[in-house]
Amino acid sequence: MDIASRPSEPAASPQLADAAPPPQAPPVIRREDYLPPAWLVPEIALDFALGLDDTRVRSKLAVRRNPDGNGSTTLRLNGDNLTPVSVSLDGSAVNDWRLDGSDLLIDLPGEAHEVEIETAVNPAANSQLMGLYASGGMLCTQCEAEGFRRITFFPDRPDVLSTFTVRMEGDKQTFPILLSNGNCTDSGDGADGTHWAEWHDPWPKPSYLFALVAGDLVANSDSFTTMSGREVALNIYVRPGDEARTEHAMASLKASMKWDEETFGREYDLDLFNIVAVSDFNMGAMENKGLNVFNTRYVLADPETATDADYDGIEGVIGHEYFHNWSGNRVTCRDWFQLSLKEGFTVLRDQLFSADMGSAAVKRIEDVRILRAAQYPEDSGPLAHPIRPDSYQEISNFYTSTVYNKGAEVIRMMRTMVGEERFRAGTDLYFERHDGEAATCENFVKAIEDGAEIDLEQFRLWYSQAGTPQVTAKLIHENNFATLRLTQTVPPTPGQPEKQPMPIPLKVALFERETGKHHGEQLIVLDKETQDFPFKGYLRPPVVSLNRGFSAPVAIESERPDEDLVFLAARDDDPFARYEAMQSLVVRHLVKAVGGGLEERARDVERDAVSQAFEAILDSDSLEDLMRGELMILPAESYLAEQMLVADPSAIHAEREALKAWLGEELQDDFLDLHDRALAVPYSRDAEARGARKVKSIALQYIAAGDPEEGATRALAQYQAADNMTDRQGALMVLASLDCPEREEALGDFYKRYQGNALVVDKWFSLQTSSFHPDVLEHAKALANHPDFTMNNPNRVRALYMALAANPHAFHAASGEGYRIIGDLIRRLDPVNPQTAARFVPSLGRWRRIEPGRSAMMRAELEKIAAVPQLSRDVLEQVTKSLG
Ligand code: B3K
Ligand code: ZN
Repeated sequence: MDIASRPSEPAASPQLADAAPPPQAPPVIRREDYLPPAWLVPEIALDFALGLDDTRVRSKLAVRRNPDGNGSTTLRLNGDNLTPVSVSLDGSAVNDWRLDGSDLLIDLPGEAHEVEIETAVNPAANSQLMGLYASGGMLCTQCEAEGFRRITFFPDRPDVLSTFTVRMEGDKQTFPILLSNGNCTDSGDGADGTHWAEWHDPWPKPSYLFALVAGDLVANSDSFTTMSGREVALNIYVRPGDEARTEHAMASLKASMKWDEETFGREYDLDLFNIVAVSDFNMGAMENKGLNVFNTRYVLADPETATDADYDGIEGVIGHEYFHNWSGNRVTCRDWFQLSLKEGFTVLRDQLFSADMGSAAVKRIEDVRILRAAQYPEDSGPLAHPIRPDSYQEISNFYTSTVYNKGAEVIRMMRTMVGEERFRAGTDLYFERHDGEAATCENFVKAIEDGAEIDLEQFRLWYSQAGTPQVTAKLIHENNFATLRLTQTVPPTPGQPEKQPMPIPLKVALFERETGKHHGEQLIVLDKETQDFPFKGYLRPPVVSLNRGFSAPVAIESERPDEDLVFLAARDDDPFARYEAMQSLVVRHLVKAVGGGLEERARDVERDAVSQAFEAILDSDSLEDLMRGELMILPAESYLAEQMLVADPSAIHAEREALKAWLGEELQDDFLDLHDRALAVPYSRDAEARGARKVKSIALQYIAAGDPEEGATRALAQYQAADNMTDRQGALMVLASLDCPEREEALGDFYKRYQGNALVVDKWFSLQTSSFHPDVLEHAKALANHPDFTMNNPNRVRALYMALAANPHAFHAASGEGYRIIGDLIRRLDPVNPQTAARFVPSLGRWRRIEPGRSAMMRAELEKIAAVPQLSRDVLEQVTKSLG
């Protein structure tokens, strides 16, 4: 009998709710179909006989019927690409198990049983980097979201929590270090040059948090004493030779542990915390319990090889993974639709941490820049989804900026509405109520509602509605009343044609023109379609500063005159609002210029306004350089494209470059002075020196835009004098876009200098494919044939191709060659690493928002991908939805 269609047979995981699909249509998994597991696995004992190309896994499961399940007698164990070598039940070999697709099913007569299964896997052949795989001679795992099923058969869903005991044995020379979750309970030597170790994790966890690492590694070791006095041993494991580059990661880890105690009252709960850095990794890092696995990119740093941005990235990701120990591990997700429960919350926690470690103002601007560059396009495109999606075909496709970054913004709004203290009462209640559980987003909202004492009924719409709300602001001035009239619309998104108004918390201040002062910031909450907010006591219309601190993730359209924006850019006391005024001024000008709506005279008037605002920023003594640098960055081309219904990428590029050149010429002396001043500041990691490095390379960009020869000379000099990667990369970035002999000289030198250092060679690749050089596509093609290029390393693939896909000048080349390069990459990468391949689809998926000529070519590329037989579920879902 067809097992899957038997009425008594529950889908043990929501992933399996649908019948076998036709080859080109992966089943749709729906949130509303969630069923609790029929069987629980309170304990699992794993025994690994390790080998790079042959690892044997014996898994012993103590299973017991779930009283909250549907009573099915069939145990469904998920598998992916696995063949069982043997299966036994309660100590005796059995043959009456069966496979349903990739899953293994066993009928169980009683309430509790012991199931033992042996599987064999080949880590060296695992190019997907999911499950157990080999990376540079070591073995490591990645199990989130559904990688554990590639190691052994198991109910691979986050609401099945088990206590793990792990034994592993392998060749002592190949695998001198043997690690898993929790604590090492025993170890010893075996026969024939082998050794073994046993690990036990006392905290029950879902299978996605399992980890194993075996290889030739050395540790930077330290310790941390927790607030209750627990001494925790800390180790950061890297390849021999890389130890010296782990100091910043270690400092970041200790700072994270302390910060989480102080800010959220969360204490670490094991005696050991291990981090391992691996060079082949699909994403940034993974929060496995007690054994975080990291992309080397987020561990290794020294001034010679890492930029200031790399240092910040390490601090943020180390914090993020550490914070997951509570928001993710101690309280995990019921199902993958709840991903934002752990990811949105943990992103907010890492944002707050980084803000506390450095400049809060700059960090907030960076957060918003990321949201606008990555999430806004998601929200306005064919792949738009709410932060708690309703359905998916491949869960890996939902590790998105929407779930992560918008998820963080949604939780931040709750915090803004109730204030820090009440928010903390809410999160305390959440952790207390759900510790040890697999929870839902609803559980989180309810805990904040109860703990912080706020009604979040309408606010829940932020979890279910996709799309970036558009808020229109109008100031009406009568007698001595200034009335702010706000209107919101939430645009339709795929599957959600109608939307309801949501509560939008907006921080606002009204400046008097005469004094340049305001009477204090207020929080208003727009929760209807249109609402008037009156402010008394303004004889003249005030200058409105709205959405201060980016209190809500919305797009604001207002009719404020340019002079108001110049006013705010020069003197708003909210740093984000100041940045925003500057951005709005430039965006407004460029959108008009791109649309051809500007006569020459009007263009000059507008450019003067921009220049005036720039001058105020360059001259201001009260600004720190880190902030000055932020204010000098022009809005990204992708963000400009977002402002238009249908965008012409060449026109956007040309106008943005023209403005840069104009500012470079107009304010040349200021930029030269700034560059000279910054060059004189010696290297250190303090805020002043980091600020100097930031404005140094930005000033250089404007100098080169206004006078390419002067730019090339200065850039080469900066490159050659550099004693750190920030300056060197900043100079090389400028040179990479120029058509001049200095370019070849510096690029050649850079490669020779850092050949063999994978992370720096990645920079060398991406500097060239993110450049504005006229031959950028030729360069990209040549780099694809470079001996250092490989499809098997996601960092290298991203360095070459993600940089290109994110570079509108290259990607949107009028010939369509950029689209062909990315389309071809997706087709070739899919059989190797589908998860990484699928990440490239959204760039082509934007075709509806691009002018017709290019749009047709983008669509054609998607169709070519869709025609490939046996596409992965990952790519197929993204391509089908993008073609829509
Ligand atoms: N939780 C992991 C992400 C896993 C992605 C799997 N495709 C890293 C993080 O967000 O911390
Ligand atoms: Zn995370």
